[in-house]
Formats: sequence, C-alpha cells, structure tokens
Amino acid sequence: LVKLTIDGIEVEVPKGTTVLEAARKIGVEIPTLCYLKEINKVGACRVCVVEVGPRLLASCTLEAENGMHVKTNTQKVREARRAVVELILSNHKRECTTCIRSENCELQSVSKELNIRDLRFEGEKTHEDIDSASTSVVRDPEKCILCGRCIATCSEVQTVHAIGFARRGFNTKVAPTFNRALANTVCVNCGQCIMACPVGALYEKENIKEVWRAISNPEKFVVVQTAPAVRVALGEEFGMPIGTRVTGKMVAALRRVGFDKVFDTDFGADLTIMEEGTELISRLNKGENLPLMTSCCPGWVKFVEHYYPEMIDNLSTCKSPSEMEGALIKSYFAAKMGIDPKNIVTVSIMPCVGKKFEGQREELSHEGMQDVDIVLTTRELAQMIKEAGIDFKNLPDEQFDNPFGEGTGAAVIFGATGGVAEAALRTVYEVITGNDLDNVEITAVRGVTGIKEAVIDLNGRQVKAAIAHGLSNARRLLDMIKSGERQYDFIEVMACPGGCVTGGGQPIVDAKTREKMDVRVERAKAIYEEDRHLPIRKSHKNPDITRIYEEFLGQPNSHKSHELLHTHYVK
Ligand code: HC0
Ligand code: SF4
Ligand code: SF4
Repeated sequence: LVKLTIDGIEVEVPKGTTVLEAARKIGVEIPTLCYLKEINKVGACRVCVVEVGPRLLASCTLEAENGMHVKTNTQKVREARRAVVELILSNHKRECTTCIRSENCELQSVSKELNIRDLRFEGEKTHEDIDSASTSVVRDPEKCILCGRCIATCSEVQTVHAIGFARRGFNTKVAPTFNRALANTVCVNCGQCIMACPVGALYEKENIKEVWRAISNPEKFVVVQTAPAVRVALGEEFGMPIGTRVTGKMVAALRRVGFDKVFDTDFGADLTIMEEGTELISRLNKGENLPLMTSCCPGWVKFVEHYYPEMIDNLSTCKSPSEMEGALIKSYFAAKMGIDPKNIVTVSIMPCVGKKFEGQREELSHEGMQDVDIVLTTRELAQMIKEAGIDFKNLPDEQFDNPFGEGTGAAVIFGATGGVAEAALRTVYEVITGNDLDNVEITAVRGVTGIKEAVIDLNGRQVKAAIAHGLSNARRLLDMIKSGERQYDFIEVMACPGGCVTGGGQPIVDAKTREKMDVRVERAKAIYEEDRHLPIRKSHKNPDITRIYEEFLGQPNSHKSHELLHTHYVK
C-alpha cells in the first residue's frame, strides 16, 4: 500500500494505483477525455492534470506514491484544464444541436463542467471529408478529438488494426491506412470503436428514414424482429438503469411506431439451435470440419474471412437467427398470409452495427430478395420511439405476434457471451442422450473471462466446447487450435467483448460509468433473469419450432432448411 494526500485528504491505495483512481476512491472528481478504463491510458489529452509540487501532471498515468501531496482544485489546475478543452474546441466541428451524440457527448459534459463560455483560440480548422462508404460505421474526422480510444479498442481489444493515427502535428488524424474508406479495409464492422468514442466522430450508418418510408407506404407490409440483447438495454435510452428488462414495453412501442407485425429473433435463435445442433452431431459423427464454429456474429465471420480464411469451412453453414427468421418471413409467413414477399419489408432491431453489413451480404438472400432488408440498432429504435412521441416508460407490457413470437430461455441467452454454447448444449445433450437435463444452467460458459471452456459427456463421448468474446480472445483461441495446443469440437465466438449485450449498436455508456461498473455483467444479469422467468428453457421444447418443422421444414438440415436457413462463405 502507498499513502498520499489528495486535496489534504489522506488516502491509502495499493501500489500501482493511479492518482486518478485514488482520487475517485475518495469522491474527488477529475475530468477525463482520452482515458478509458483498461483500454486507453496514455495521458494524451491532459484534461486530467493535477498539481504535484510545482508541476502539472496527467493524473490518469501518474502512479500514486508514498508521501505524495496532490492538489486537484487550484487556480492553476482549473486554468490548465480549461485551456486544454478550449484548444480542442477551437478545432472541433461544433454542431452540438444536430450532432448524433448531443446530450451524450463527453466533450460537451467536460466543457459544461469547466464552465467554458467563450473560446480564446478561435483560428484555422482542419477540413476533412466524412467517410460514409461503410454499411455500418460512419467517420467524421472534423469531430475527432484525437483521444485514441477507438484506435486502442480496434487494435488491442479487437486486434483488427483497421484505424490508426495518420500524419503529424496540426494535421494529425485518425484514419485507416492510406486514408482509405473504412469500407475498403479489414474493418469487421463490430462498431466497438463507436462505443469508445467520446464524441460524434464515429457513429452508425443511420437507416431510420428508410424504415419510416416503408411504414408510411400502404403497399408495404413491414415486419420487425428484435434481437435478444435489445430488450435489456433499450430502457437506458429513456433514463432507466443499466440492466433493466423492457421486453413488453419494447413490443408495445414497436406496435405504436407502426410495424405490421412484431416478431422475436428468439424464435430464429431456437431454430438456429435445432439446425446448428444437428450440424454439430453430424460433424461429430463424420469427424469433419471440427471444431464447428458459430456463424451468427457478422463481425466474427468477417474476421475469419480476413485473418483465418483457411478455417472458413469450420464455420457453421447456419445463417444467423435474424437472417433465418427473415428468410421464413418472406417464404412461410408470406404464403400463410397470402402476401407477395416482394411487398414485405423485413426490419431487424439489433444491438449491432455489423448486422447492417450482414443484411446486405449476397450470401444471405433468396430468390433475389435479401432475407433482412433493413437493420436498425437499439439506439436508432430509441430515436424512432422518441420521434413518434411515445411515452416509453409508461407503456404497458405487450406480447410478440405469432407465428414467430415464441422464444425460449435458451434463445434469449444468445445475447450474452457463452449463451449460444449453453443453448446448444441444453439441446444437444437431451437429443443425443435421451436424458432430461435437470440443471439447465451451465455456469462454466457464463461470465466475462476472455476464453471459457466446458466439457459435456454425450453417451461416453467427451465433447469439448470453447467460448471467446472480443476478437483478441478469438485470435488467441484460433492460434491455440492451429498450433495444436488445444482441441475442441465446438466453439462460440462473439466479436464484441461481453457478446451482443455490449454490441456496437447498444446505448453508449460514458467512460466515467464504465469505470464504476462492468456494463457487460449488468446487462448479462438481466438476460439470465429473463431466461429464468421463461416457462420453456430449451429450444427443442419450443412448440412453435415443432410446428414449423411439421408444417414446413420437415427435419433440421432438410433440403428445405438448406435452401432457406443455411449458406456458405467462401475464401
Ligand atoms: Fe446477437 Fe444473435 S445473439 S447475433 O449476438 O446468434 O446482434 O442480441 O440477434 O442473429 O439471436 C446480435 C444479440 C442476435 C442473431 C440471435 C445470434
Ligand atoms: Fe475496428 Fe470494429 Fe471500428 Fe472496424 S468497427 S474500425 S473493426 S473497432
Ligand atoms: Fe454484432 Fe453481437 Fe457480433 Fe457484436 S458480438 S458484432 S453485436 S453479432
């Protein structure tokens, strides 16, 4: 332990603690911008300066030492912080009222905290074009404050290295190499850079207008489905605490927004378990293309295509749950309703910006129609609800529509890392052994450890599963498999750390809040709570799933299933 004083208050902290962390411990607030817990700690922006003796030092990188006397609230400190922020603002495209991050901008909050009213350094500004070629991520360099949080996320957390600092001095900027458009790089569209950005320099490609247009077109039958993770985060956009479940209110809101049918992607998730579980059993029997790798995360699929093309055949041929459901809406459901599928618009509400890319992949279409036409993020849905003047917090709870409104507990846990594996194990175990699984909660695959493992005994055969979330962990896992250090039968990967609950399309949580709580854990708790509250917790026990096989698909992995629910990625 080391002992120091901050503003005259004595504080004892473990060695290695920074002055910033020590100050927060005793309730002394120090503003930050470039600092992002466990991801970016570079002391670059210097808004967190404190006075130590005669010197001003960045507290986010300053290690607490015995006998240190730190002052955080002196004239010199306040002036220095103000100067830093004024300089940033002098070269910032200040369109606060129309900015996508208005009211959720860390630069705005810091300026307000420091009472910045007029700028002393108004001068030349850098001019850069907006890069909006990507299906998922838009970059506006004129709003970038060069904090480096997105770069650290892309490089360290995701090991994708799609963006970096380019040029020097006044002209420094964050960009892909050779200043290419993000769409033409190795970017996997995970959107984690958006979650790290304190300002409006990175944001999702908005598709709200297309959805309003479809809804107001009387020719179009507009069907919406919502991913598992959306229901545990949407409430945050309306001021509810992190980890609040709002499933029923979300359904009510979607009806009031004007969708003709409100379906649950959970149905697609249960279907995925039937198809992927059957695929796993068949690969285990043949000993082919093992480990079977999940293919429901578009960020992960693209990562494999770029970095591990030799393992593409290990990917499951299953389309993602939302794509499967889209395909069924335009075939089974359209026929049932007597609607020409060309007049159906399928909208997916996802916690993800990569799903926007997925939606447009030609591998995920059928008879010239995309399975999913438009993908909106959780944030975009919240925006639509606000535009529609809906009082979200006071909505009643409503139920999803049939025939794709029934999902099990196994489906809802897809939204947290380990969930797909747990759901698959619940079903595969019962199908193969013929025994009932008494305890459906497979805790070994839960939690935020980077790589998790589980072994399950299937009639004497030990089936080994591994789960990774965050692409740096996925990379470690694949490298261990390639080197022969580890062997598995099944692996689940989600590109986003924590899985979809903390996907790139979810409500953005500022650095200060991220310091105090693990958002992944809080939202996952809500997901597991939803699972516990559902009457059916195994995909193969979903009566709507049984019905669609009886009425339409035949068996899992049948010819019809292959035509509609499976795809193939090529090198
Ligand atoms: Fe996910 Fe999904 S669980 S990818 O993370 O598999 O986006 O929530 O919708 O499709 O179900 C995201 C979340 C989904 C899909 C499901 C899967
Ligand atoms: Fe990197 Fe993901 Fe952002 Fe692409 S979307 S630049 S891969 S963090
Ligand atoms: Fe999208 Fe989920 Fe994959 Fe993140 S983990 S890229 S949110 S599917």
